[in-house]
Amino acid sequence: PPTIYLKDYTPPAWWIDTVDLDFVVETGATTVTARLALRRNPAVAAQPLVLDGEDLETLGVSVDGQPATFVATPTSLTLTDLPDACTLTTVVRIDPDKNTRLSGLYRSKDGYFTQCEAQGFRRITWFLDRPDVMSVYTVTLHADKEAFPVLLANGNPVAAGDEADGRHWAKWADPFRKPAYLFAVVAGKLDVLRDSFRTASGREVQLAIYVEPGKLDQCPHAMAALQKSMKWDEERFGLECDLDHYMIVAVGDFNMGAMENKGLNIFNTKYVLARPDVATDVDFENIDRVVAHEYFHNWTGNRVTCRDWFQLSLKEGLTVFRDQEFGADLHNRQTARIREVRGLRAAQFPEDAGPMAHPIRPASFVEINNFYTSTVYEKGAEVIRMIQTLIGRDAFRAGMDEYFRRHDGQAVTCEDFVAAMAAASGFDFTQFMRWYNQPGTPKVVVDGHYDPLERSYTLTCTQSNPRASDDAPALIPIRVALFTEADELIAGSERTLQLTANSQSFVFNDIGDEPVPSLLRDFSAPVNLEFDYTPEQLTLLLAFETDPFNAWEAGQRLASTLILGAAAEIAAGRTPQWPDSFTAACRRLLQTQRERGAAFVAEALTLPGETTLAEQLEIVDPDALHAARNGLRRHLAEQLEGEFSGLYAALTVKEAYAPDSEQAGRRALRNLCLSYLLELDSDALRRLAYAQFREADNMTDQFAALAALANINAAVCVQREEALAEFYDRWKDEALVVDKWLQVQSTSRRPDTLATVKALTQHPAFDAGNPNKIYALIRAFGANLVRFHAADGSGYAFMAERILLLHERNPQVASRLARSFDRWKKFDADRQAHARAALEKIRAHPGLVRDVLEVVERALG
Ligand code: HT7
Ligand code: ZN
Repeated sequence: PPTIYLKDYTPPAWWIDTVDLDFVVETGATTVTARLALRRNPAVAAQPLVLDGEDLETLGVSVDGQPATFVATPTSLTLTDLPDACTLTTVVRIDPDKNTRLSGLYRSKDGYFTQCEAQGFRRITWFLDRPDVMSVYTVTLHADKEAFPVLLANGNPVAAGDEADGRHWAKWADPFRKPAYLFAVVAGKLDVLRDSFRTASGREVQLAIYVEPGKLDQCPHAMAALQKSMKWDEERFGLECDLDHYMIVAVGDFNMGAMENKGLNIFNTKYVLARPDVATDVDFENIDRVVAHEYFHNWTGNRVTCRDWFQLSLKEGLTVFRDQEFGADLHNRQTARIREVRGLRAAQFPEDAGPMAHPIRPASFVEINNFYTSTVYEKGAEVIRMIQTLIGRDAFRAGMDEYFRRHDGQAVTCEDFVAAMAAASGFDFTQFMRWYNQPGTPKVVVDGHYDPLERSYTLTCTQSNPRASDDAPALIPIRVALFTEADELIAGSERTLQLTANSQSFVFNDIGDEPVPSLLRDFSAPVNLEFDYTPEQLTLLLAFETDPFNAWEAGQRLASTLILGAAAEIAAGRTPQWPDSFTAACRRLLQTQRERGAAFVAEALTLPGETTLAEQLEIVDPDALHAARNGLRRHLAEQLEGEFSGLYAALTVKEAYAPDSEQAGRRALRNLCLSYLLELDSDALRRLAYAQFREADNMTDQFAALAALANINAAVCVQREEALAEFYDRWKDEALVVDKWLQVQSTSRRPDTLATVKALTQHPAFDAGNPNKIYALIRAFGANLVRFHAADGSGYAFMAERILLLHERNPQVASRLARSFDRWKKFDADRQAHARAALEKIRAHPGLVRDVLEVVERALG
């Protein structure tokens, strides 16, 4: 398949000013008539009109009402000798009932839905399916009235009526110009929750959330999240909703999380539906974030969109940054930042070190769907955050204002965004642009030197990035503060260093004694920072650093060193020893949970994940790493059993359930105590977990107990078996809860996990066409480091088999499964041989879809 390059971008030869679409939805086929008002782009040399299409059956093509001559291939429709302006009418037949890719128009249980980003609109009609072609749309839908009473499209309802044979129609008009990827229609049988929002300038926006019949009681949280997002964007960025109608439609079959179609968002049910008994605290918070994310796209993505798909991070990095800030304001800023970095290290750092590494603005791709990545989204958000750190919050806000002043209604590039920031702040971003163009996580090695005679302290920072194409330095903002050995922050020592050279020294004057530096506070840049800390210094920072992120970071450094050391001991056949100082530091954390906050303490006592730890090793022995991490957990459980039991009892939430950060923090710490206690695996503790499972009045506590039991590795554990069986029995009709049931088994530590996963693929709970089920059972197994990377290669063979079963049915989801192999070269020779065999088997498969081929070729590369 061809590679597409950013450097080859050329503007479109034609504009499409207006689009009038007519959908006749019938069982077995939908007929789409499109009337496009075409105009040559005078800025480009005259060229034929070449429209994109995929899986379309063409029934007619006419120009200005006359049948036209055209040349069609399966993916293009070419018309030559057109007048400079004309109306092109095409009629196509599509078959959404057979569209298993979930791109374009497709069938799900309750009706027909669309997904057009990135290139799904071409699966609906012939079009210039590129984001720099923006048009005004009107849409008419016709369908059976009883089966599909709800007919929706972007914009405002214009007219509706009945037709013969029990059918009806509805017409919608969207006043805003938009690229085709933001187009959406829905025809379904759905319930609706309605509300409204009054904007700062006094306009009333009608809000509606459409869901599967019977699920209205799971919508209020999403509605409240939408209203809070609208208010927050007015207050923080002065951005008001421009629409009269803002609709969210939830669908159970969806490849990703949600989609920001103009005025008609389509969401995975996972990010809409919530009720305390079926959704966890984390689910509630994710809904807040995703609802906000899609709403924020209305300005960052829709009003100002991307010139081409290489600029994806222009809208995604910026919008993730905005939803992170919203989440931090709504919940708990400290733990939000910790979780962001934990996620970045678990997913983006490995991506940036592996075969799919790419800059936040890739220079080329084979399949754009493969580039909706943690790098474009999460690292992209870190890059935006660095801009704010460098110029300050007020200048950042002025830069946003300038961006909209310059580019409202346009399709633009990342340079345009940064230029607006530069204009508003006067900051020179020339060197900073490297973040957009280079892959890899920079390493920054810091050395501290204290000169008692000069009373000065010098930090020397040296950066490197072996994944970059050259040795030129990046501009890295490093927030620092200095602490005395007596645990006090040295007044005036808080600074943001700008590392601009490969190696650079920064001097702090008037420092009385050798200080302890706290580096990269609040994670001010997405880098790996090394400093030769002593355990005592880290223990001090964990206890006294006033920046909660870096306090947490100190604990993670301590734990990583211990676990990696223990893994080496275990691999060499020795028993690891654990220092008392770490246990004492953990005890102090538990004792100070009131002052430091339960949510923070829960984060601080969560050991770094195996995937994150693995990145710090040349060659990973997953069994030794797993044994080491669990060994430390067990050691802490043994040493701190009294504290864990005491807090478990003390932290019971007595008020009625609310998914607020205070209660959620207490539940998180209490459930962490339970999970540590279960490392001791006594019958009494099994009964304690089972009792929590049975008695919980909310999913957070019920699921935490189930997860702790699911890890128990005993041939017989009645409580485990019963909890799993009861959970399924109780929740089998709640699809999202069934996903949890699948995932808790696919992520279990138990050695028989692969056998369980295989058996579950045959269970009625599994649906091999539903992305949520595939992610919960198969992809989650691929992230289970110790079980997926089993020494006999069984995990790899299983994954290869599932990818080949899925690739034609749903290329995007199959390709996401293929990413499980990304880090195969970090394992020993035997494992590598098994992984290579699995990858080669996939690559050799006749007719392999290009989505998977790109990932597998890069992995084998
Ligand atoms: N902008 C949305 C991306 C998206 C998507 C992309 C490819 C295939 C399916 C998809 N569904 C949604 C999501 C977002 O970032 O808001
Ligand atoms: Zn987005």
